[in-house]
This record gives sequence, structure tokens and C-alpha cells, in this order.
Amino acid sequence: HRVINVALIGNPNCGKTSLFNIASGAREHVGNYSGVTVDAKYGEFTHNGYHFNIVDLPGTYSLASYSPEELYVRRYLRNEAPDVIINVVDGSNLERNLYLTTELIDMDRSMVIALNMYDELERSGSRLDYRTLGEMIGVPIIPTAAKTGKGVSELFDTVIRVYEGTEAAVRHVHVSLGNQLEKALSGIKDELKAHPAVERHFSPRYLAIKLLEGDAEVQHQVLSLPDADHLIKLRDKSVAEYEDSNPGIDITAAIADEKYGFIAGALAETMVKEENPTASST
Ligand code: GDP
Ligand code: K
Ligand code: MG
Repeated sequence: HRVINVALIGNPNCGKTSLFNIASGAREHVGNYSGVTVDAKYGEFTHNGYHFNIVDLPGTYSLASYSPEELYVRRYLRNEAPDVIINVVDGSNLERNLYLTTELIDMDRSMVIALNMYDELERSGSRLDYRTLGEMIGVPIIPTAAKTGKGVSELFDTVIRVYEGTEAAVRHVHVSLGNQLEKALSGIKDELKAHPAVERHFSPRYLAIKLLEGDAEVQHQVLSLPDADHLIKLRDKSVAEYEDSNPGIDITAAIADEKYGFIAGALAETMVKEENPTASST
């Protein structure tokens, strides 16, 4: 059997543990991770000739370093480097859930989206063109209902194709932050790319965004590099330039706004919302 290591990542209550349980059955144990109190669950199963190791990670709304859950998930991604990430999203609350997705896209990891709670989405009367949405973000999206198991087999078939490099929906896309922020990013990104000691676990784009946001853990990692002064000075200069030309706007808030704007635009193109599915048209 070929072995594929997958990690379930998503907001709290999007159905990660339900998906974990239905995929892995009872063969799981609770694990601890590097001194923090949040837990991950590990399991294994076989599917279509592949052996899967699967981890159910703590629920998190972002990959910043504000909460123990965020730090846990990020450290897991850094230290364990799963082959494929399954980003579980709550299909009935996409605006919020897709924020984390934009951060995973920044990381440039192999990924599949489980569009979970798809039963709820359908029941609400809303329709989502998830294939088009997947093409827009370069990530395959598979509708699932983890509670009943619907779509789960297709989800892992897709994970296999992503792992084997044969999944057509996979493209390298990044969520553009607009001209001004992209300009601020590119200098730092180039510097990170050229730096021999920069860790390879995270993409230069992800690290550059986290530096612009003043992320404490990423900054600490960068500060331990030789010639770090140069990078931090460049970051400070980029932030100052941006904030000087956008008075009253904090760069971290601006990055989040751009991401939410991207999500809103993508959903406006792919989702038809039904506010009152029982109303008759006149
Ligand atoms: P987690 O916090 O991401 O691990 O989410 P859980 O697996 O604990 O699920 C949260 C709640 O959503 C539970 O009550 C599940 O039974 C329910 N749930 C999970 N997946 C689905 C689904 O696809 N459809 C519906 N309707 N409910 C689901
Ligand atoms: K839960
Ligand atoms: Mg859970």
C-alpha cells in the first residue's frame, strides 16, 4: 500500500471530527502536541489501495498566532508536513469558513476542500457552483455530508488524485491582495526567496504576509536568521509606506479586507442565495 498522510483543517464545528470518525472508524487515539493543551486525534484506514494516516486537528478560524489552536495547527503543518490537507468548510457558512482557505492557499500546499454540510446548503435552497469556485481558487471542491458519509468516498478519491498529481482542478493560484499590498509583499518575498537560511516549510508568500501582519511567531523565526535586520527593516519600511499612503488604515486589517473581498466576489459569481425557498414568485 502507498501511504498518504492527510490532515483535517477547518473552523470549529464544520464537521472535521464527523469526517474523521466516518473515514477512520474506531481506530483512533488522542494525541498531545508540544506542550499545548489542545489535542489532535490520529487514525488510519485504507481506501482504493492506499493506506491513509489521518489527523483531526483543532478547529481554527485562521493561521495567525493568536490562539493555542492556531499555533497548534500551524506548528503541525510546519513540523509534520502532511501530503494532502483536507480543508473542511461548513457549506452553510462559507464567507467565514473560506478565510482560513485563503491562508492555506497562501501556504501553497496540496489541498482538497470538503464542502461539508452540503445537505444543509441544499436544504436552505441556495445553490453553489462549486466546480467553478474550485477552478477560481485552484483547489478541487467535493461536496460532503460527513454526518451520513455522503461524498466521503469521492473526497478520498480526489485526495489520491491530488497526491498522484493527476487532479485537473489543481492550479497554482494566489488570492491577490491588490496592487499596493502586492507591491509591499513582493520585495519581502523576493528577499525571503533569496535567503539561504529561510525555512522551506512555508511558502515565501505566506511568510511575507505574516511578516507584514507582524505575526509574533514568524517574526521570531525570521529574527533568528543571519542577516535578519535587513528583512525586518524592509518589512518596517513596507508597512510604513503602506500606512503613510493609507492614513488610518492598519495593514493587517487591509490584508483581511482584501481576502474577505475576494471571497465575497468569488461567492457572488458562484452562489445563488435563496432567502425564502418557500416563497412563490410573482
Ligand atoms: P468539528 O468541530 O469540526 O469537529 O465538527 P463536528 O464533527 O463535531 O460536527 C459539528 C456538528 O455538525 C455535529 O453536531 C455534527 O453531527 C454536525 N455535522 C457534521 N457534519 C455534518 C453534515 O455534513 N451535515 C449536517 N447536517 N451536520 C453535520
Ligand atoms: K465540535
Ligand atoms: Mg472536532
